[in-house]
Parts: sequence; structure tokens; C-alpha cells
Amino acid sequence: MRLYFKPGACSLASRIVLIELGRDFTAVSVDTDAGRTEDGRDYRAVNPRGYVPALELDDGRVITENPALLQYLGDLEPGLLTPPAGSWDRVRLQEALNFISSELHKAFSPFFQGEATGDRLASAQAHLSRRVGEVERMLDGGSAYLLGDRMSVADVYLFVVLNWAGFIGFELQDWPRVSDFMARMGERPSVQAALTQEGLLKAAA
Ligand SMILES: N[C@@H](CCC(=O)N[C@@H](CS)C(=O)NCC(=O)O)C(=O)O
Repeated sequence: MRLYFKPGACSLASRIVLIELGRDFTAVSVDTDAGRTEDGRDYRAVNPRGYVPALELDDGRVITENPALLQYLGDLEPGLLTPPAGSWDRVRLQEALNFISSELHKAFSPFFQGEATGDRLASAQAHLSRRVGEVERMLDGGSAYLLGDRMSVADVYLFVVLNWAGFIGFELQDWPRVSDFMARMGERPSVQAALTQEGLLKAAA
């Protein structure tokens, strides 16, 4: 399998899941501005939408879009990071993945696209605060993870997206469950390994 990624981008979630599952994969860095892979190929031939992540299977088929890709990976080891298809927990997983993808992830976009400046900064921050407040509510059941006591692919995606808060100077300390969740996830060996592979954490000497 080949994972097309950009360091620190949402593709980091797929990398963490691949490491959690102990799967072999090749990571291919993409310059999304230039539309080129690190080995000089036209990235739009892989993902015509031009963004990461994309996962290319050994038979050449390609999966894109975080919710679909993360569920595909999770299902390689049934029951570990994805509840069974058709179960109520699977419905909750899809609900969480779609919220993270369309509501939370996109609430960060103005900060990365240079739109959260001047008059627009306060409204972008207020919008993001509402979304993070919703995550705080979703973690309200006293469980360690979104679906209960077992981590799922949605938790991995949530961690990766909320980790961007540090890059834009957005403090998470006002949301105690979110802060605890981030600390818990950040300690996982798979997360540490993925961050190190993408150059976001120094390897231990
Ligand atoms: N809907 C897509 C969004 C992916 C996305 O926003 N990717 C960002 C990185 S987090 C990206 O590649 N941005 C560069 C670009 O759009 O050119 C998904 O869920 O996979």
C-alpha cells in the first residue's frame, strides 16, 4: 500500500492507523501546490481532487476521503479500530467521522488558507470554539474515547485535527475533556512514531 501524505496534514491519521495495525506501507510525500509526488509524478493521476490523503492499494485501486479511507483501513483488522458494519457503534463511528470531516476539520481551514485575519479572525475563532465545544460534549460520557473505552479510527482523526490547534495558537485548555483526550492520544506509541516519521517530533537520542 502507498499512503500519499503531507507532513502534519490529515493524512497523518491514516499513518497512525497503519502503524496501530502493524501494516507495511510506503509513504509518498506530495506537494499539493505543485500537484507533484516526491518521485516527480502528477498527483492528480492518483487523486484528481489534488489533496491528501490517498491510499493506493497493491492492485492499483485508490481510496480517497478521510472517513472512507479510515474505515477501509480499520476494517483490515475487524473489531479492533472499527466496530462491525451494521452495529449501532458503527453508526456512531460514521456520525463521528462525518462530524470531524465536515465540521471540525473545515473549521480549521480559514486559519490555513490565510482567511482568518483582521475582521475575520474573531468569527473564525468563535466558530472553531463552537466546534471544539461540541467535541467536549461528545466526550461527556466519562469514557476515554468517542465510542467508549476502546479507541477507534475516529479518535485518531480527531487527535490529528485538534493537534492543529497548536500550529494556529488556539488554546484547548478551556475544554478539560478535550485536553485530557489529546494528552492520552499523544502518549500512544503509534502517535509518537507517526509524528516522528513526519518530522514533527524529534526521535529519542
Ligand atoms: N475531504 C477531504 C479533505 C482533505 C484535505 O483537506 N486535505 C488537505 C490536508 S489536511 C490538503 O491536502 N490540502 C491541500 C490542498 O487542498 O491543496 C478528505 O476528507 O480527505
